[in-house]
Amino acid sequence: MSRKLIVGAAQLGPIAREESRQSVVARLLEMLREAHSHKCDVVVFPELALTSFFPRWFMEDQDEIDAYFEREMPNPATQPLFDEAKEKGIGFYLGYAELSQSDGVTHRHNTSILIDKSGKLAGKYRKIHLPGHAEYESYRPFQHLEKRYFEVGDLGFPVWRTMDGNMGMCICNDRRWPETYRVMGLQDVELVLCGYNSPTHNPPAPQHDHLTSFHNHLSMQAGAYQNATWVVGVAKAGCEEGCDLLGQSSIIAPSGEIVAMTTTLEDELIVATCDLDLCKSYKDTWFAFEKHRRPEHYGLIVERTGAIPPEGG
Ligand code: CDV
Repeated sequence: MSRKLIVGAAQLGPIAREESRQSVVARLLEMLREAHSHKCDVVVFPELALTSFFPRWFMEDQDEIDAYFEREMPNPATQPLFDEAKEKGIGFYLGYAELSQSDGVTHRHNTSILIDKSGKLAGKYRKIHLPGHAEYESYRPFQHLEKRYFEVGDLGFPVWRTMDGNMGMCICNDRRWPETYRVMGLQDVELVLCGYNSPTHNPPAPQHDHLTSFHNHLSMQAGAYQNATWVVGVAKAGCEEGCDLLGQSSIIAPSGEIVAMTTTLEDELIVATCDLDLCKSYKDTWFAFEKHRRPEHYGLIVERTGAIPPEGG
């Protein structure tokens, strides 16, 4: 049986601070319909895809902050997306700010969900590598307050067996970390889905700004090749409320090659046929972990929570 999945990467252009959820969902629906015309099985939308990237603003009023969060998913604003995707038989990845309650405590996470082709929730991921800072920093032309508004994700990096493949998710800054891919690679991942909002200017290290695009692709291409997996990275792009965001959303093969990339900074869909069996030719040869990987010789016992030096070390 063919394990070729037609994947759409649905890049978003800027979302204005005042733009309503309904208006954004109408944009997502337009790309979903275009994806359907290309026979897509699954569509990937960006990180925090329902609002402007609000961590760029310092806010103290909790009601103002919470207005950017979703208390349930789907909700009345997003229901049309869920309904139409189900009706068309398309799975999707959606990033949003999640407000949840457990044992009477409120939690806020930068979250993504994977909905399968029948409209069922296949997986949920909460961002682990939260970049930025928690307090106002006056030297910055814009803030990056993810550490203020979100808790670190508590769901790990699981891999879900869904839509005929092994699927994993991560969000934006996660894609720069080798362990993101490796934890999923050790679970035999075949398709990693990632949405991002990446400013082209990084105030703490402007000397790296000219490498923004290179580092974006370097991380994802290396993650794909070294773990024998497809990677789909999808931007919110363009000049959003005065902040320039990187585009270059890409679909990357297990060879590390980019097979499709956006060319604008606007709403733009790219499509590629991802043969999940291509992963096997790398997983069975160069990266046959059981034959060649030797963690017991690395000089460290690496656990999910960090590195423990060997006894006497
Ligand atoms: N949304 C992000 O996680 N953005 C970071 C920025 C702060 C550099 C990124 O890694 O792209």
